[in-house]
Order: sequence, then C-alpha cells, then structure tokens
Amino acid sequence: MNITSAEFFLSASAIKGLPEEVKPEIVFVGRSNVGKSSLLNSLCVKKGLAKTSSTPGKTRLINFFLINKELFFVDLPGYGYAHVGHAERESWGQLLSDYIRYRKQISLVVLLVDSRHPGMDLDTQMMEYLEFCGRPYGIVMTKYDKLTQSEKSKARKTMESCAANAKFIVNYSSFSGAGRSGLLAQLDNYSQ
Ligand SMILES: Nc1nc2c(ncn2[C@@H]2O[C@H](COP(=O)(O)OP(=O)(O)O)[C@@H](O)[C@H]2O)c(=O)[nH]1
Ligand SMILES: [Mg+2]
Repeated sequence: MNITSAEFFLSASAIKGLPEEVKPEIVFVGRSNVGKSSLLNSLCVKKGLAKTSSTPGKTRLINFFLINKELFFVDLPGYGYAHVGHAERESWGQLLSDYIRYRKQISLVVLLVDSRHPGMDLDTQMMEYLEFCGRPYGIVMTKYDKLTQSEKSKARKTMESCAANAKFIVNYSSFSGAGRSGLLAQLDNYSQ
C-alpha cells in the first residue's frame, strides 16, 4: 500500500471510547520502548505523528490514526514495563487484551520485537494469545540497524523458529527506512 494521508484520529482509555466508524484496523503492539512510535512515524513519513520517547511505559492509551481516509493504524499501549508478576494477561493490561480479543474490525496485528532480543517470554506469550484469539499476525524486527551482519542472520533464524505461524517477518530500521516498502507491501493484504 501507498500512504497518501495519515492523521491522528482519537485516543481511547477504555473500550467504550473506541471509534464507532467501522474500518479495517491494523494494530501495532509490542514491549514498551521497542520502537513502535518510531515505526509508525517512519511508515507514514510523518515525524511527530506518534510521540516517540526514550522513557518507557508512558503511553497507556489506544491511539487511532486514520490512513488514506479508509483504514486505521492502531497504536496499543506497550507491555512489559513495570511487570509485577501477575498473569501475563494482566501485565499487558485489560484494555489491551480485551481490545485484541473482541474488536471485530481488526484485520491484522503487527507484533514488534526488538531485533536484539528475539524470542523473549512476553513476546512469545503475546503470539500465543494472538493465536488463541484467532488473530492473523506478522512480526516486525525493530532497530535492525543496531545489529552486526552475523547477529542479523542469527536473530532472523531465532525469530523464524519461534514465530512459525506468523504471516510474515520483516526486518526494520526506522532510522534508515530499511524494511519500509516490504512492510507496506504486506499490509496491503489487510487494508480492506
Ligand atoms: N537504532 C535505532 N533506534 C531506534 C529505532 N527505532 C526506535 N529507536 C529508539 O528506541 C527508543 C524508543 O523508541 P519509541 O519509538 O519511542 O518506542 P515505543 O516505546 O515502542 O513507542 C527511542 O530512543 C528511539 O530513538 C531504530 O530503528 N533504530
Ligand atoms: Mg510509543
């Protein structure tokens, strides 16, 4: 897909505040600080669309961005920050787990995983939860520019073995834009 317009639509702090418009929703989820806001800004080529921060755990809202006036990109709260040892469902937050489970308009979940740490417990648990909910999902390996050549192939192999049911795995750098066109091509399949 080609992104011609991207605008902030609304933030919701509870299920009842979600948009009433029925449009396909492509959802972005991952640990806090994984690079989600940077990825959204880089995908939409719009600095400051999603706020980026080096302080993890600050965003507790579901943010909706209207793309090409016809679908939403949805920025979910990051998980894994101040994880206090409750059931994993609770550690992700009720809002996040309910939204993923019950929101009818979701066409795809994009799970962001830090390239330097593939196969972390919370990410693996999120994949299990997505499968339990019957959600199609793809993986984006973020901050790929931080890896050496040998780390890249190793990380990729680890990810392929623990994400066997993912629709795709894309290596991404928001700094260089590497992976952007590959990811947009994948999203095309879920945008209507
Ligand atoms: N090297 C590198 N750093 C990144 C990349 N994407 C994000 N970061 C850094 O990672 C930190 C967290 O990014 P942010 O987008 O706010 O993460 P979020 O919490 O998942 O939304 C920031 O310091 C970013 O500058 C990337 O592709 N490469
Ligand atoms: Mg963010």
